[in-house]
Amino acid sequence: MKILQKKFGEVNGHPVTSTTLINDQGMEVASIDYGCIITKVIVPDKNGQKENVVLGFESIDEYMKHSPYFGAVVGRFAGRIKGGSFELDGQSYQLEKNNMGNHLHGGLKGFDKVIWNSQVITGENETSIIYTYLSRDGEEGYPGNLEVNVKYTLSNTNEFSIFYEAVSDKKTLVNVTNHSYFNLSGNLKRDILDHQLTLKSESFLELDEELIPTGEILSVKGTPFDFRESRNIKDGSESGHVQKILTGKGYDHPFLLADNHNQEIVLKDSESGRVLTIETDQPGVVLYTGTQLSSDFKIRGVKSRKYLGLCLETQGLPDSIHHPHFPSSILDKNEVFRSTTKYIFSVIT
Ligand code: G6D
Repeated sequence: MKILQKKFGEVNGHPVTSTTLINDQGMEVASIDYGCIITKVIVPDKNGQKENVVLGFESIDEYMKHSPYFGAVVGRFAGRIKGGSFELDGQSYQLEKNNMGNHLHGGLKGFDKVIWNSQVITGENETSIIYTYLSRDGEEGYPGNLEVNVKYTLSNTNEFSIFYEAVSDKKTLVNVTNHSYFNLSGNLKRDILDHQLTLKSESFLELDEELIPTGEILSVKGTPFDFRESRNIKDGSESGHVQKILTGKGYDHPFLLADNHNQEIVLKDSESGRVLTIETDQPGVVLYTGTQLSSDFKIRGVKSRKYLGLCLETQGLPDSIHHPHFPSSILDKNEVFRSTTKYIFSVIT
């Protein structure tokens, strides 16, 4: 196992460090202190060709100018909160309204846009970097001083895991995720429409025109949202389903996950042979197929475009504070939030 570190750039005069975790198989995961952004994940294809499988940039400026959360840890609350307002114990709170009059992904300066402290830990069979941040009481309108730890660990068996931990001195909301855009073709050779997805979910959330959950939980049966058996992303994107039209023919929906987390999410690219298996203890996952990616910038020389990458944002459910029948994202005072998501990379020959 190896760890490489170098200066990646500066944000408002503050240096930003890039850390690359490398295992004995040659898999690499690079991340930076700014937003805990994962900038590269290098894994082999079926012929052993090692290529990058996430959307990311080589400079801080590009992230600040163009990035729709590429690789970032998103929080305090991932997803949307209607009107950006909520009540806790009779106290009303107003968050930043940064998306169509609603709150999205922690606001104007969420976890993706702050500099985290970091420390590295090397081991014989795994190596880690731990990012820490103190989100002050009132930051983006949230109550409570929230201490957050995010631990990235790479093992010698090509398993990358993210462990999240948070504790607050006041009751607050916490729903954190990682917003990496995956593209298993390698170095963005193709888009993700021919990727095959298996998602062991029986139901998904109906969205309104502002992409806010209506509260209705819909069955996937007989719809383009049924990924219980492996299917191409393209199948769904050509569907006329009203919920697909709403999201520009792509996917941008939260799915409810079952309690059995064993190999519940599997993404495959037949041409490269790469397989990504995701296992999480979170109750939901948002499948977002990069439907809103604009084409006015390049990503390591490849013109950005719709469907160039897809996100599988394991998390609680968006707008859960307004839907008591959803799993709760309320964190009590001094209660410890803990969650783990594993990304296991392999190949099919
Ligand atoms: C759009 O609706 C989508 C979100 O789900 C996504 O996270 C964001 O773009 C990057 O707002």
